[in-house]
Amino acid sequence: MKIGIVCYPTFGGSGVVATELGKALAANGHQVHFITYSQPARLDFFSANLFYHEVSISKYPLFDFPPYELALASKLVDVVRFEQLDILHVHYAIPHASAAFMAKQILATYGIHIPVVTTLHGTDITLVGKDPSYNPVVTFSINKSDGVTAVSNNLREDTFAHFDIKRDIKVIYNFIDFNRFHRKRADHFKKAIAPENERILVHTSNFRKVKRTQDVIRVFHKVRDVIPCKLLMVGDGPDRVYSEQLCRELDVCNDVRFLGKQDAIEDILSVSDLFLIPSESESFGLAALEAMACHVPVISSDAGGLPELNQDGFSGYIDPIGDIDAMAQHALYILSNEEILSQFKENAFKRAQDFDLKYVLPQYEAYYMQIIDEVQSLA
Ligand code: GMT
Repeated sequence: MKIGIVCYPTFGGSGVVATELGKALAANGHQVHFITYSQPARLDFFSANLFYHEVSISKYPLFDFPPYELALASKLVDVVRFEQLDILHVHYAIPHASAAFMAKQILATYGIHIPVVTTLHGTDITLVGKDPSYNPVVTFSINKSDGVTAVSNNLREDTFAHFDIKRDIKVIYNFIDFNRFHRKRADHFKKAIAPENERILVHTSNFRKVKRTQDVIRVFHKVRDVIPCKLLMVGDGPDRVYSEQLCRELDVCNDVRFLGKQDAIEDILSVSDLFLIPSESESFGLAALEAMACHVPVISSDAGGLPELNQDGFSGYIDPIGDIDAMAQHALYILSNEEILSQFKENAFKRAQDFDLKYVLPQYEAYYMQIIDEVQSLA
């Protein structure tokens, strides 16, 4: 197939899923065309089957807000026509699904009926999409997509609950590529972070409000009162400053390292003993899956799709959003005993295997074929 992929080219979960999916499709013999405003962060190598088309946005002085959606729609028309794409797959509804709808209408005037699949990732529904300023457009463009997927059952249900959706939504979970994410030996790094062999807790996110990064610090503070440990905070965003401030107030700065944005996240996970994800909203929790693939058990909140990934008492524990005491107690249970920790690490890895790319890639391929057939039969 010739597949066009539209996504945010940043480090965010939706961009990561889109880019990893595109790379896997290309490795499986499909021709994949990324159409974005800059090179996706993880698209950092050459492959004969991978193409990148940059959407350039006119900076005419009249525009306080350059119309990216129009530039994207025009680029989609151009790429679909001249590369003769079979299908467009847009990740994150806003504004990709409505730009794809516009491109589809324009292409129809050339006699081209391009199938469009939209993948809902989370905040496009749970946060931004629900906002009245976007809701009608999100509803319309979901209903007008030829195929729609969501990354968890919870996100699917949430979409039906908050939008007037007249079509089915298929759940295709986030996935993990074990070629990249596996536990590596990283003794030097471990020694540098935890010279006295302290336990290492880790959190990775974009430090937005929904991630509740201060809960991570509070849980760590309670755990550190009982056992020697270190905390790695990976990523950056608006709430980082508040988390740093809380570290000072709780006097834990010497044991907390803010590492900022990191590419080689698997190296950091490889030295870690426990992953904390206390989010107040999380459609799936790709960051937790990456940790589990590296044998790191997870203490998560019960938000969104997290319980579809983390298995309570097996790959880690699930506690109510904001329940710092429960999270700390469960963390201590896992970390205090070597045998229990080893068992949870093994279980986390086992659970991650259910989301292996090799199971999820064929689901996307089959879905594309189904949607292409449906659109062709209507044309
Ligand atoms: O986590 C974020 O805030 C980034 C966000 C995104 O859209 O880039 O991630 C969302 O999509 C990921 C991939 O499908 C999911 O694993 C994350 O759970 C989801 N984040 C939220 O729902 C908050």
